[in-house]
Amino acid sequence: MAIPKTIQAEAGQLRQELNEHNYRYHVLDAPVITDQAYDKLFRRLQQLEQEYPELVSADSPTQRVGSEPASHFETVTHEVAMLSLDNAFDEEEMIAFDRRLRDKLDYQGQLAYCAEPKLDGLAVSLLYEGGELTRAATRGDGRSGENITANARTIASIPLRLLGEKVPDRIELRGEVYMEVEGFDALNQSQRQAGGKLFANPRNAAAGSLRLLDSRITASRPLTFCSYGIGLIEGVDLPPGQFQQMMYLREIGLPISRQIELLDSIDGCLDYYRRMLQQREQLAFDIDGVVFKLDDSELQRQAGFVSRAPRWAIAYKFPAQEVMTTLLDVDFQVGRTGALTPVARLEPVAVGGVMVSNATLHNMDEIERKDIRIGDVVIVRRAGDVIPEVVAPVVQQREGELPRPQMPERCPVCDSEVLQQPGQAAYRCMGGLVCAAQRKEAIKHFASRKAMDIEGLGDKLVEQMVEQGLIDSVADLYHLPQAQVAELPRMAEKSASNLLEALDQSKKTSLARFIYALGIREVGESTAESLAAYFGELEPLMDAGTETLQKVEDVGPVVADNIRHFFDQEKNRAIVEKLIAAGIHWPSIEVTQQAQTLEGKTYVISGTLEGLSRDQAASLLKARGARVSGSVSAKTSAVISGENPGSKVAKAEALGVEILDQAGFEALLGDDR
Ligand code: 9MJ
Repeated sequence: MAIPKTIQAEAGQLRQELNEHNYRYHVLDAPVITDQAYDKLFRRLQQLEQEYPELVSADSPTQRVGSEPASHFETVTHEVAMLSLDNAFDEEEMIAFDRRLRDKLDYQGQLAYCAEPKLDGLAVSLLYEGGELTRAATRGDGRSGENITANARTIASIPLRLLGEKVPDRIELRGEVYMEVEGFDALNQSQRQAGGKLFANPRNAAAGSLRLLDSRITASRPLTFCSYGIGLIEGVDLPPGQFQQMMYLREIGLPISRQIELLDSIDGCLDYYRRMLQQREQLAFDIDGVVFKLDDSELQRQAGFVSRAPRWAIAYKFPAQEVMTTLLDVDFQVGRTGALTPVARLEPVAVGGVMVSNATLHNMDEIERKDIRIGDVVIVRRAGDVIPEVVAPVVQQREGELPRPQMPERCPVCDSEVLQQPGQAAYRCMGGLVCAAQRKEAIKHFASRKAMDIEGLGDKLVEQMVEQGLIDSVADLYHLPQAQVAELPRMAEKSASNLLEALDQSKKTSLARFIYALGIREVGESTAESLAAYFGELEPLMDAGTETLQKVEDVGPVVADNIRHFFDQEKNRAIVEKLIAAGIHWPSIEVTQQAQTLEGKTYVISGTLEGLSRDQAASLLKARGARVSGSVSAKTSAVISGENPGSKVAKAEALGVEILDQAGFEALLGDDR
């Protein structure tokens, strides 16, 4: 069937527009249309191509969905060998690198370098012929790699066709395929849900995804590409410097690093390194250092190569965020609420620039899922300020049968029973305040900055005071004998009197801080604030029933039970009274108790409301005295219906129960929100 001219023209136009929007999105970081508008153009092209299959071309933006699985990857010989990079690990090595280059080139002045972050992914080469992507290959051993064209075509940031006036006849370029951290987390989340294998880090996830024989799966993986070099070019004269060459790549539609900079000297390089080290945690992707390339192409040529690496480039590595070490043992730490957390005792190792000998193992489920054994070589990760964690065991290095960590039956601190509560992952020590660990944690929490903010009362000091029997609970804090405090290790007259002064100062606080400081399970800062705002005073909170408590924003049945349970304990009431008697006080506040405008009414919520979770919507109703139910009956006052409501709305219709949309719901709440 002949394709009408107008259809051909429309398809051509759509393809060009879509390619330009891709370019604006992936390369320029400056999209000019919304995702929805893009999808609309995309679907129109898909529709035309479906009606007229002859319209489909290899460079059509619709052709990124992957194809039938291959049986193996063909081997590809790179036209120009793909190099590796020498490494530097400190400033001295960087300065030596620059000096060697200047000596070799017999160069007097300062050398200029092109700098970019070193992406932690997989090196690939892309071949474009006549502007069209014709081949993609992994680096392999540098001489030859695997033909991964079908997979590369599914990566949205790899253009299928180059753009603009200066497209070369042939170009073979190099770059990195990697995965951003957000995409990696989402991938692992869906792998976890599907019971699939988890990837240890974004690099492994990128490598695994790029080397799949089924490119349809690759298409579903959040891979990204960034160019960093040119292997071969025909039909265009390149500008004479690395930085300008990268700008040229961007001009013809290829993504390059957003952090690329041209620096005028080695000092500029050292400064760039420090800046990137600072920014590292804010970037959307993992980097393991920065790469510096001598900018001048002619000087690059003169400098030449040593074995497989250019003399004119270097990777200045960051301290590793992931290292391997041996898991010596697993201990269990008891938290404020009695929860036992497994902690890895490690052969000390430097990670991210500091020595680490302990790391979290999260919980028993995580240990089991990752199959971590005592004695394993494990990967430990420490990123930024986050607590170091054990990522995975290196199973290949396991020799023989190694023991699995076991949850102890009795608390390692107080020997009370350890139980797993039904429906909860955590195991808890049942000792309560008998348990010194729980007492210590409760006091640390009470003293912490966001609670009573007692300056100078650090974790170590709390531990000493509990161990020496100086304090049993937070109530004892305000009756500390100065002389005994002064006798504690590393304390003296002055520091003891400072501490007592700080304790005195802390007595002037706010009701919200005080409620938070009590350490009621699942009552965080924001819930404490809501409770303070609702009750205004301590006594009504202490005596409130669970129904009343649930009228407070963010308080559901579980938290209400926790609060009720806390104040039902005589011990806790005595502690609170003793604290108040010691002089803790706060300015009284105006209560934001809602007028009970919906007293006696019952509502059912169905579907999703804009800008509100279902729990939040329920809290708002309950705060006004209403009941919120899960099922519709003739007694239901109204059903609140959001987007995609379920069968409840149909049932309401059948029963003649009123149905409110989002606007109706908002009107019901009134404008005092
Ligand atoms: C990475 N991984 O980001 C090079 N690289 O240059 C950058 N790798 C490289 N350049 C020559 N930015 C060989 C490897």
